[in-house]
Amino acid sequence: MLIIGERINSTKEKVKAAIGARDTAFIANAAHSQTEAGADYIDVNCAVTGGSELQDMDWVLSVIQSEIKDANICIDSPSYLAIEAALKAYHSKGSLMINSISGDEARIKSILPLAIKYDTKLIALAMDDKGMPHTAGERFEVAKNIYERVKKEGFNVENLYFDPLIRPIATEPDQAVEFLKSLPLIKGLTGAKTVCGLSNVSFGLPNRRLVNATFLTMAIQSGLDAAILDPLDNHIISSLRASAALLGTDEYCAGYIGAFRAGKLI
Ligand code: THG
Repeated sequence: MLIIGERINSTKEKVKAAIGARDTAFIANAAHSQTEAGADYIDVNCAVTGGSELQDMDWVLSVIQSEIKDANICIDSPSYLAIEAALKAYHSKGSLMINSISGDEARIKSILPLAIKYDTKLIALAMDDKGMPHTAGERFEVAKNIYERVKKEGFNVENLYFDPLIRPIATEPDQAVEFLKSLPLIKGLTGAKTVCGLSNVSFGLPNRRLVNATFLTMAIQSGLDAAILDPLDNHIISSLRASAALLGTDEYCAGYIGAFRAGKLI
């Protein structure tokens, strides 16, 4: 299970302010603490700082790279130019992930060549010009079209992560189930993997962390390969460690026991 740490996201007020003020210590600490907590990738989103996203991206990447040797970065941006800026600013030996393309042809045309040129992993949202799908079958159809499209261009589909997009169960009670059902369908596309941001599922409900953590357990059981989450949230990490131990993917429960010893289990 790949953990993508979500904390460096400019939609969070404190992060937005820290980027605006060029607060090196804040960003370095956010990167360091997430890595320490087990993040495999650090998601970087600078889209809503009010400043120049390109310059912000460049600065955040330089801070992370001086803090962590060979940090793996997940570049999270709606802007092709910001993604390109991040790819150019990255000079470490770690791995890169682009977040994201969708079925939108203009976006595929601009971003896919970058993913191929820089040999990155690539997140593809299971949505297109017609909007966000509702059923598992619709999610699969959109994913399949993207899969064929990027494969035809020569992209290595082993590096493709589909995000079936979770919607809030508070307003659409069938959406967690439709999401979960879509995971094995999408993984039927040879080589393709799955990822998601968890927190949307609990939007509008009390005690969101409980719902997020329970949903993560169910998604792991259904085959989720990666998740964008807060690795400093012990509820989430506890679910993740217990799930891996129960599914036999954590040899001798070493990860679970290690997390317990480190005081990270609730
Ligand atoms: N899929 C993909 N990428 C994504 C998402 C997704 N990137 C962005 C987002 N969703 C995942 N990242 C975050 C980052 C921070 C928070 C939530 C998701 C967060 N949220 C607070 C909360 O939920 O309480 C509110 C914000 C705040 O603290 O101000 O922290 O789904 N591919």
